Amino acid sequence: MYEPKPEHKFTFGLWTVGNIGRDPFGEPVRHPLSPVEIVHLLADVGAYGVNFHDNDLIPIDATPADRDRILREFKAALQETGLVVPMATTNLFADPVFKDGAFTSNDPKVRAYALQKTMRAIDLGVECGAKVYVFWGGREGVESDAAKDPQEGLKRYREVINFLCAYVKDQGYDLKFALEPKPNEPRGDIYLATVGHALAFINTLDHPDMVGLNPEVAHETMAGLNFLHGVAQAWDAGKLFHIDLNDQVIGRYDQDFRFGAVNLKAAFFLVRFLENVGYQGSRHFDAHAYRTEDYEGVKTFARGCMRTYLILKEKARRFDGDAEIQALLAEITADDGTMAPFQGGYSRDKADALKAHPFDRVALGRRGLAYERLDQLTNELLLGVR
Ligand code: GCO
Ligand code: MN
Ligand code: MN
Ligand code: MN
Repeated sequence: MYEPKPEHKFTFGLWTVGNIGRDPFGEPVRHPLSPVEIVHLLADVGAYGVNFHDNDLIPIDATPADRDRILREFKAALQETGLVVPMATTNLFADPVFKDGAFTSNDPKVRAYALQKTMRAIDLGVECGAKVYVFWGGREGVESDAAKDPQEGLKRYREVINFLCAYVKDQGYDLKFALEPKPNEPRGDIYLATVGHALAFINTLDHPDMVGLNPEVAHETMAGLNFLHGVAQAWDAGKLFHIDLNDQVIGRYDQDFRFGAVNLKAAFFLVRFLENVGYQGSRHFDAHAYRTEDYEGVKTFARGCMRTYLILKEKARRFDGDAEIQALLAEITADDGTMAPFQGGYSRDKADALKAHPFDRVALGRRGLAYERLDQLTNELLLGVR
């Protein structure tokens, strides 16, 4: 039980289990693994897929001969292990050239270089089988609003996404884009800070149908928001193309903890939502092991992400089958049908009838809703005593 299988669509980035534990205060604590080694590590723990930034696979200064060899070896490892590459993305943040952003840099040469790098990275991703292409604008923003007009930043972003949508169509690629919002870090402030910002932005694009979201637990949490609500809104808009699962304490630095490490109850309601609505995309763990770990610890971390997801999926099944919980929910949402004439779309008769209807406001307001009981039952279910 709780063994990861391909149908669970659990994926990790090369940069996640390959994270060497460098932080702003300290040197790496783990030696780097090659992409081939990472593929084997992921196969070992039972993952379904592996995602990458262009430069996780091919170093930014690789020669064409290096590129061919690395790609050949990587593809052979995929073949050998059965792992797939459902998603790819561009590193538009590590190199000094991107210190003021990529698509939104003030320097038109940097913007053009970023566009060139992204087209090449899209080619690479598609060659490896990617169907989703992520845009995380880590450096797209400012430390000081004196430096850049935020509306100008958005216009530059829009122009590039429009260009790249047209590029993908022109190449005949079967590829969708997923924007990944984040409020800050590494920039002081990043454009398209939350799921809500990104959803609104998509509607201003030339090909909104091609562009959706890649929401991340940690990012909405850093913004102090309820991640599930953002995910639900993205789903409702038909825009949940991908998801980055990890965990994060509100108000702290960008922690990228193991899925479920901080807020198990939030993780539970998230898993329940994804499973119940029938989300078909990757369950991507964009997280990394604590800096205290060696590669055994990294495997424990990766297995932990998947195992917690599967345990919570089982808990969701129990929640939905728990007679007492379901009876409470039925009571809370009970409908005696008397409001039916006022529900649904507008008509003038309906509006007139509703305006004339006498309500017992005081009685309605007096009703207790038993949410305390419901939440306690949820806790007890999660704690394993029911
Ligand atoms: C972060 C981001 C990144 C992106 C990755 C893929 O906080 O660093 O979550 O890990 O997800 O660049 O686009
Ligand atoms: Mn992140
Ligand atoms: Mn991060
Ligand atoms: Mn992410």
